[in-house]
Amino acid sequence: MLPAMNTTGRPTPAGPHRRYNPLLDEWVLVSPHRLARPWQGQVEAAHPPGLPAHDPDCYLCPRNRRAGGEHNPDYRDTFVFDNDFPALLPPVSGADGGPDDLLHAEPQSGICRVVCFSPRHDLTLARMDMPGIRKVIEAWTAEVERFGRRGDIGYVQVFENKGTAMGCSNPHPHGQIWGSAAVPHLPARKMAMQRRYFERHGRDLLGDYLLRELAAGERVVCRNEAWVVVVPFWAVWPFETMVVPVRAVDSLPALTSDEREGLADILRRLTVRYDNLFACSFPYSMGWHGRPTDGQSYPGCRLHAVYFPPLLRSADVRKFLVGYEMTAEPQRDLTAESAAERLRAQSETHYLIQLSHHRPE
Ligand code: H2U
Repeated sequence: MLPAMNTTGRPTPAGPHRRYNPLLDEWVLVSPHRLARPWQGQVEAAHPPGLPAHDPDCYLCPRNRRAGGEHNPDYRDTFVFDNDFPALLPPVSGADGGPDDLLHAEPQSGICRVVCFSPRHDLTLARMDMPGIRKVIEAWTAEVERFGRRGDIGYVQVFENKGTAMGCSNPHPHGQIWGSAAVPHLPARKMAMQRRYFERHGRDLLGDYLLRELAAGERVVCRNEAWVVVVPFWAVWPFETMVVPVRAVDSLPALTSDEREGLADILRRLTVRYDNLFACSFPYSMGWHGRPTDGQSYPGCRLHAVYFPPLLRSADVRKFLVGYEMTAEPQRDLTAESAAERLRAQSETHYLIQLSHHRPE
């Protein structure tokens, strides 16, 4: 087999090889020859039955009572509220353990919010219209701005956990926002790596990476004037993607109105492709990484979103990060290039809409 050329002009080995993630300073083992192995392991539950537009038992639907006792308003687009079971709490004064090289703990305070994307229980971002998705982007942005103004929140993590395969507790379309006093270690490492690259090269890491991906094209899934979706060269999850702005912008609030509109377009197109891939409501965890809100300078930081979907070969067979991956380093079979090719080949019309057009009268 001839080695494939990657964007560096250097060959990417055709057999087992490791790829470096310059954002996280981590490696992934790629074993393309292994995809043909048999699977007798776990199959995910069958697709959930059709959902009602309003579920009287859902704690996120309009007008319903939440687990904490409060009633949701009769909201019409997005609805954001304080998580009734927050993982982070406002600061309490108390003794900080002091330095200890072995048993080291420090306080972490913060605030957790829940964002309902739509009053419709049966929708997902992939099936929402552009104005609806735009409202979600505006809600994310407003929350990041609001957290940033407080002064006691150093970092805001916007994320969505979708599907039972990812441990999501409710099918009602929603995401979460956790603001914490200290910057969590994954975004902190990304900031450090981007700073290091900027200090060495005088340009931002993701901007340079984007130029390489656009020149090569083989890992680009879709794009518009303001955004590019790629399966990163170093992707760990089978159909992992990264959504990167074309302009060097460091946070959601720094996006222009046109860029937010472009983002609604690109998120719709990406999530529709995901659903179409295995004709299912595609599970994933996604999140935004942007400049921390701690007032420090973060040279070379470029905003981006990451999507980590667990599905591997069908709607029922998922990838587990176990064994070698828990003890040595992550490993994947499907190459990033093949994953991008398969996502590129998908229609941008949702399969449920295609089905409804083909249904006999
Ligand atoms: P997940 O599905 O990603 O777990 O998000 C749902 C969140 O909603 C979860 O963090 C919160 C849970 O604490 N929640 C409320 O705040 N109120 C409720 O009535 C139930 C769930």
